[in-house]
Amino acid sequence: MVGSKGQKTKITIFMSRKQADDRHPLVSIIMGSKSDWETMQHAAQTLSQFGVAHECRVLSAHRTPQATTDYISKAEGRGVQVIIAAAGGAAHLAGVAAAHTVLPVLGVPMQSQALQGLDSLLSTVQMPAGIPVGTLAIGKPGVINAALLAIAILASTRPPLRDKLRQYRDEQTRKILKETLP
Ligand code: RP5
Repeated sequence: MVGSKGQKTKITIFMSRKQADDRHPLVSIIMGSKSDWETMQHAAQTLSQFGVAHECRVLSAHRTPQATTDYISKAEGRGVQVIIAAAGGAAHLAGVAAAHTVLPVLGVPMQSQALQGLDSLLSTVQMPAGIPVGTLAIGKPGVINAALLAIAILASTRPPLRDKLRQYRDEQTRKILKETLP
């Protein structure tokens, strides 16, 4: 930038973490097929509920291998801090993602038609030692928990987010304690 007297001035902009967080997605949600979205939308909804910026993409380990590699390799540089990867069947998307980043990768096995998600679960969870994938439950419960776990990871350095997580738990406690049986 040129200053009022014509000299060149270097401007450094300091952003608070909140301002920085508002600018870019902190969580990336990827899934092997658009057919996974009906289930995966619950991750996006949960993150929105907590005000966590996120982005969602369809990327396949076997149908778009190069695009998947490129996207994951650049995620950390773009400010993404957690990746949620969902796939069904021979579900290697989370493992492939973990191979290309040191960001935490949370894998969600999608319910498959042939084996109801048992194939997806075993494909996602059985990573050999060295490249971890934190694997959640099959289907919607795992999807929601993946989002909550991503939030918990982010909350370790964001006290307001931690407060929201506590409120979320408190609401569940209140709900259960109010239950009555016939
Ligand atoms: C996986 O195959 C996807 O993650 C999806 O769960 C499953 C079926 O994909 P489509 O045949 O519906 O595209 O790669």
